[in-house]
Amino acid sequence: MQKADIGLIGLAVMGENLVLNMESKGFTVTVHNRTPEKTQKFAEGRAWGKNILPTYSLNDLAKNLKTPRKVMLMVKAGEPVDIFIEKLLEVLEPGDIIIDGGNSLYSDTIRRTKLVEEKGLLYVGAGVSGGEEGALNGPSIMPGGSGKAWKHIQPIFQTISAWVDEKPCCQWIGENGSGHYVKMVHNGIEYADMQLIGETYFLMKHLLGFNMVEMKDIFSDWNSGELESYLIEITADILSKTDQETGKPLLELIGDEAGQKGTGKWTSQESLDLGVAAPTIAEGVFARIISGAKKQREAAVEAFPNTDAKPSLDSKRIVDCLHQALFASKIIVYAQGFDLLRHASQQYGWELNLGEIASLWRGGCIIRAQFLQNITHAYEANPDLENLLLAPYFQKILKQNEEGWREIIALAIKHGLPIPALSSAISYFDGIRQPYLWTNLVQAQRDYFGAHGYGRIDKGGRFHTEWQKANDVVISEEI
Ligand code: NBP
Repeated sequence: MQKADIGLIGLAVMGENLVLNMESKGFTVTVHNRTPEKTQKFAEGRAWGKNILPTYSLNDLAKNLKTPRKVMLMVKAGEPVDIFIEKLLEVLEPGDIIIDGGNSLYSDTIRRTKLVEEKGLLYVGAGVSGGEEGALNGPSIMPGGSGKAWKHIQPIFQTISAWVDEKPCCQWIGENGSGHYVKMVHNGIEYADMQLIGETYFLMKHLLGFNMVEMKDIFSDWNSGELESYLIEITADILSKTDQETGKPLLELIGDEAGQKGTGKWTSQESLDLGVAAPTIAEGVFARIISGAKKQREAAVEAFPNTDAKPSLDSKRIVDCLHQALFASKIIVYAQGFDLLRHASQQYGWELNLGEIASLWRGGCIIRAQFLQNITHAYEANPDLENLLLAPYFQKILKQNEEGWREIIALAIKHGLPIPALSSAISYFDGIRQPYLWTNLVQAQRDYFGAHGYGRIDKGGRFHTEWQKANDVVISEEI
């Protein structure tokens, strides 16, 4: 019997499509799933007549594979991954490779890499982005873990990934959990990007009273310019979809409570842990949380009803301002995400290549966008760039878009329309460019009630003041 090039466990949306992608590129794949009926259904359905070998035990899966064996897990993140690793360690041999392609938490991947390497096998945590369609036709893949595994998996992964400008959207990221970390930040950026587009649509609807067709035309138009991206493209598609049953625009019938699976929350938690400001990404998460607080929202709608006064600005100007605000805010989100990656690279010793990471996201993944090549260029020109905003190209873009960005934010706030991500992005921008912040007062307050001490701008050292001393006597001392 022909031996398989790779095994894949987990025949849900992602797993099935990745298997079909691999097979279509000439690889033989052996497959397995916890629930055997799903393996059978796949074998008799989409996999029928293809070089796909179904198995109903992990022993058989291992027997089917060329050595070193490569087994990819596409199962629900968390305990299922640990369960399968434990079982695979019983049937695999030293030198074999276990790959986790799910959305695992990077710290789990660090732990699992250590565990698997201690048994003499190799481990890879690979972020895979692109959803169902990407898995089938070419995802963006971010593998990290045991470096020795790369040469074995590279031919398969780079063949099945998306390609842009004749380059694969899959490169080795670095050690242990780095691949899953980069995928986590990708998802954090995705949360914020979706939130920004959502707010822009919301402002179009409420400030301009545009119908779905008018809004669809604007997003389609934007998709042929600087904002060209998968998320803008699908937004135009969504706006043009009619519900078969009622004949109404489908979007009008969709409930507004947003779900989440955790990667945006992890990115925000990680930014707090590393002390990196990524407030716009966090706003993407908080906005979904607020959307789900239906009871509170219903009570507040009654307590504080919104007036729906239309602004006096002409609609062409508002659309221009919205474009400027969306583009500028998007740059801020990427600046926050890449700042987090830069700090994580130092903290965990990963030596991440930030320019290359931006190029991996140019195809196959959900946040794919034309402007990512400018991020690659920025880091190629200066790998030690402190913040993406400081790259000459992004300085220029922010200056060009600043006026409309401010105008739309002022308008939205005046009209009581929520814009958590757009306003957080401009606050980040304004905060980072202030020469002297209000935090001198915060430091004074901390010293007043907690004797935490403060630095001075006119001399070196650390000082504490006894703020309530009689006769205004101030005692400053180096502490
Ligand atoms: P799911 O995340 O829905 O997982 C389904 C698979 O996990 C099935 O094979 C299922 O087996 C298996 N599984 C579950 Br659920 N509980 C298990 C357990 N206790 N023990 C063993 N196996 C278990 O599938 P998916 O949406 O295809 O995603 C797969 C991975 O890829 C996830 O980590 C996901 O976060 C990630 N991802 C998803 C997308 C996407 O767009 N969906 C995109 C990128 C990454 P069963 O058939 O026996 O129930």
